[in-house]
Order: sequence, then structure tokens, then C-alpha cells
Amino acid sequence: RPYDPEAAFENTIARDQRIEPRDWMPDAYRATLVRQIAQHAHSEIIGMQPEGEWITRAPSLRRKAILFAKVQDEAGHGLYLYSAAETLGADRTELTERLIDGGQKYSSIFNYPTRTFADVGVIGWFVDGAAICNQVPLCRTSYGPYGRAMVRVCKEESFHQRQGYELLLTMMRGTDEQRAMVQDAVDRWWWPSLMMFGPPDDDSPNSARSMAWRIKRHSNDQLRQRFVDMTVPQAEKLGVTLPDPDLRWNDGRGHHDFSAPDWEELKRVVSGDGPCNAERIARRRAAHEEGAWVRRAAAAHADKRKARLRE
Ligand code: FAQ
Repeated sequence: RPYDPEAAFENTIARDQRIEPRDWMPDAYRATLVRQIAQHAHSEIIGMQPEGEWITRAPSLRRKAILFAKVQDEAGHGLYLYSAAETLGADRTELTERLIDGGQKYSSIFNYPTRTFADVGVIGWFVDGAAICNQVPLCRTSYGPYGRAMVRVCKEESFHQRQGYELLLTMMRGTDEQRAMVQDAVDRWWWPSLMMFGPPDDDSPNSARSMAWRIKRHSNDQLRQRFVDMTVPQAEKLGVTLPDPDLRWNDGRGHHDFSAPDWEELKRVVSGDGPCNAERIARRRAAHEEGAWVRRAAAAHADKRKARLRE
């Protein structure tokens, strides 16, 4: 029988094995991966900004060193993910340009402001916690380079989550003002964190296809539920209240019931109209333009080296 690349692809997916860069794949599979991986990479890079604003204002040398390391990890995750996108034929400069001109998305969560140092702790606890719920299953995603990138990224996210929670435990042992700062940050970040998992399943246009191709392993609502179930006991231990009066354990379901976030808000923030969208993109554009001479210098250096090697 002649080799049938499409059947080989379907077979690989059905056997739960990995698609690798040189394998044949449907154009739509490639396009979906480039879309998701680029969005993920952009999120890591834009995600450096909200916490990065606190590096110069961290309350101690220890907190500054920790925050520095965390934000640097995020840069690393972004670069790792751009490399994964390149294995699919995407061009890194083009991806950055599409981010800056609004053609590609990044996570809605990074369009909210960081008002106090407690926000740094809550981002670690909620945002990295949500990232872990979403990304641990992605370690088994069907595209090899993406799955392998996720293994390392998840290890670092888990350190990030703990540093956030430890910061908050420390603040909760402090003064009444510090406890109030933590509660205020929890109130502001809870709903945007639930929105990170994407629209509800009945309004998620990409899910069915991505689940069939085993790019996604669980639905948006399943992962959101997992995050809520994981976070409730952590909130109790910390001594904060999650801002949802309808949040309670449901014995019959074996999960917590909780209210739906404001999906109209998610749509607004994703379409560019969130509290910090313009500021985030302006900053990314400025960094890209100010870095142009570095890229030119690196390219000139590489050309000279190549020429010397040829001599
Ligand atoms: N924000 O049909 P679906 C991090 C878009 S963690 C913005 O459900 P899909 C770590 C979606 O792309 C954050 N856009 O789409 C960190 C789609 O767009 P389209 C990054 C959103 O792909 C922590 C449309 O809406 N993590 O950075 C959002 O099947 C702390 C329809 O949605 C990842 O990217 C949203 N919240 O499922 C860094 C994880 N939700 O078709 C710094 C990988 C949906 O118009 C500090 N990505 N959209 O182009 C995924 O798992 C999936 O892409 C989902 C969305 C689950 C996000």
C-alpha cells in the first residue's frame, strides 16, 4: 500500500503519540498550533510587565531577588515558546509584529493593573496557579516540541506559585493593613483569573477541533473547575475570602459550585478594551523599536563570523 501521510497523522494522534516537526500535518493543525503557541509566548512576554513594575519597589532585597528571578523566567518561557512556534515554520519577527499590531492575542489577565505589592503575591498564587492547571495537561499535547517545552515551564511555574503563596502567608501574619491589602488584591484578581481559561465550553469555537487533535486535553470549563477546587482550601488556609457568595462545595457533584465571571468583560478585554491594553502594547512596541540596533548588531556579527569561517 502506498504511504498515506494523512492516515499516518490520524494514526499517530489515535495512538496518543507525538507529531514532530518533519511529520506531515494538516494545514489547519499547523495553523491552530501556531495560533495557540504564539498567544502563549506573547502572554509570557507581556506578562513580564505587571509584576516587573514592582522590581524597583520590592520591600526587601530578598523579595527583589525573587521577583527578578521570576520575571526573568517568564522571558525564558516566552523565548522557549517562540522557538517551538519556529519549528512549525513561523517567523519570530513576524509573530512579534503581529502582537504589536494587534493581529495576535495574548492572555486577558495581563491587562489588569498591579496596584500594591500584594498583587505580586496574588499573581503568583492565582495566575501561576491557573497557568499550571492549564499547562500540566499540555505536557501531553500531541505536538512534540510544545509538550516538551511545557515540562520545564511547568516546573518553574510551580516555583512561582509557591513564592506567591509564601509572600501572601507572610503578609497575612503582618499588620491589619497588610491583611487588607491581600484581601483587596484577591478581590480584584479572582474574576480575571477565572477568565484566563477562556470562554465557556458552549462558546469556545476552537475547542472541539483542538480536543480531537489532542492539542487540548481538557475543556476550558473542566480546567476552570479544577482551578476553583484547588484554590478554595488554599484560600481557607490563608484566611482570605474569595469574592463569590455562591461559591460552595456540592457533595453531589464532588466539586465546588461557583458563579460565572462576566463574559462580556472578557470579550472587551480580549478585543483590546481592558484597563491596561494600550499601555502594555505601547511598552512592548517601544522595547521592540529600542532593541532594533541590538538585533542589527547581532546579525552583523553572525554574518562576519560566517564569512570568517568560509575563509
Ligand atoms: N485571553 O475557542 P477558544 C502565562 C481567545 S499563562 C485572551 O476557547 P482556545 C504564565 C482564544 O485564543 C497565560 N484570549 O480558544 C504567566 C481564541 O482566539 P482566536 C497564557 C483568549 O485556544 C503567569 C478565542 O478567544 N497561557 O502566561 C482567552 O481553544 C504569570 C476563542 O477561545 C496560554 O496561552 C484569554 N483568557 O482556548 C506569565 C495557555 N481565552 O480563535 C506571567 C495555552 C480565549 O480568535 C505571569 N493556551 N481566548 O484566535 C490555551 O490553553 C488555549 O489557547 C486557551 C483558549 C485555553 C487560552
